[in-house]
Amino acid sequence: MKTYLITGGAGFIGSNFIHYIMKKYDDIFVINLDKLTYAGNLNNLKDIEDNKNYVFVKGDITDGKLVDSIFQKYDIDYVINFAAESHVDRSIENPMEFIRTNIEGTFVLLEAAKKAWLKGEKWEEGKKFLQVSTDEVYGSLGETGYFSEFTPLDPRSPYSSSKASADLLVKSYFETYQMPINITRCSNNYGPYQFPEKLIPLMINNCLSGKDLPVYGDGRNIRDWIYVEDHARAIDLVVNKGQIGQVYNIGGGNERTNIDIVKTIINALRDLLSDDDIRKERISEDKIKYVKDRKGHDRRYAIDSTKIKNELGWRAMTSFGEGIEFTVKWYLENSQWLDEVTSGAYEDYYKKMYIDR
Ligand code: NAD
Ligand code: TDX
Repeated sequence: MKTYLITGGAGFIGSNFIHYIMKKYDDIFVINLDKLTYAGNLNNLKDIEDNKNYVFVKGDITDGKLVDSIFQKYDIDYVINFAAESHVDRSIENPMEFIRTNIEGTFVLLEAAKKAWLKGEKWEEGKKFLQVSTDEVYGSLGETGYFSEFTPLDPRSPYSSSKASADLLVKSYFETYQMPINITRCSNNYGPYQFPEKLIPLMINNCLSGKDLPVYGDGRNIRDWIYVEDHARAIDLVVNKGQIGQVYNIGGGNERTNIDIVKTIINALRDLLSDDDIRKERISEDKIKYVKDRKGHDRRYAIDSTKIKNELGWRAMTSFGEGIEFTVKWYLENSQWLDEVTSGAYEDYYKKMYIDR
């Protein structure tokens, strides 16, 4: 029976990961520690809230007392740190929370795990701290090349710099104290429960509500898209089988320009909506508007996933066609979820970022 402390489990990837492991294992116990920021949503976990192997704790990962008390109450085996401020545009506007949560929060978790797991000179058996990181720590690529685990860190936004800082802290706990850690660096995720500030759900929501489709710069920036469940499967493999101290890159092998993504969403929605649905005729490429570019906009990300493929037998199993169809359907079938997260504060965010921009 493994006990997991999952931080940020009410967010997009964290909630998908909790669904994945709760379905896969019935001999685990999960503690989900989440501050419930704008990005955290307990509706993402409605179906498991009464599960006896799951408990939710509302709290901040920078709160050392609270984190220590969780380690005292439960015999934690795995810490999987998803909690973060995760949106690049917000980090450009207001970096402070990124420094606090992403750097200080990771430090607090490392210290608490060290206090609980290090007995004299020896680490307790079977423990692991997994830091969920991102390909953005490697910076930006030109037209060719891939990020490998040996690519030097070269983060370029406050978000990616805060994630790189956290990665270095985690690495230092391995090098200095031999703490059992892994770091995973994944490419752009998409799928159910993603907050509509990120490209794919924002475009789906804007199509459905008849808004313009704001494409930054020339729309030719490239991201490598991975379906969120493929990421969850990779994290599960790394936490259970990854070599201690190692970094694993995780990529979808699916590079697309942003403009291609937007057009794919338009087509997927038009295919799925019936002809008598009044939203359908509003969804067209005429709605695409090229807007002012993101500051310091990274041009291209591409991941070399050879290491995780060879060492752990992982590969992305969901084709982009399948993944995007499933995702678009999910947003159509969960319009209440979308309505709830796009009311109130979201409207102010949208106005500030897109209307007053
Ligand atoms: P998200 O923004 O959807 O969710 C973040 C979660 O963390 C939310 O539930 C939020 O309430 C919680 N949180 C924020 N600050 C907290 C704090 N101080 N204490 C406790 N909880 C806090 O993010 P996501 O897209 O699910 O990303 C999860 C992790 O994966 C992040 O660490 C991110 O850097 C990393 N990552 C994301 C992607 C991607 O494409 N989304 C790709 C690679 C890596
Ligand atoms: O309205 C938009 N228009 C647009 O052209 C938005 C929101 C984005 N974009 C562009 C910017 C990027 O080139 O689309 C691309 C993807 O943007 P985001 O969805 O904001 O993702 P990105 O900046 O690539 O970062 C994501 O992937 C790595 C996640 O948000 C990070 O948490 C993760 O670490």
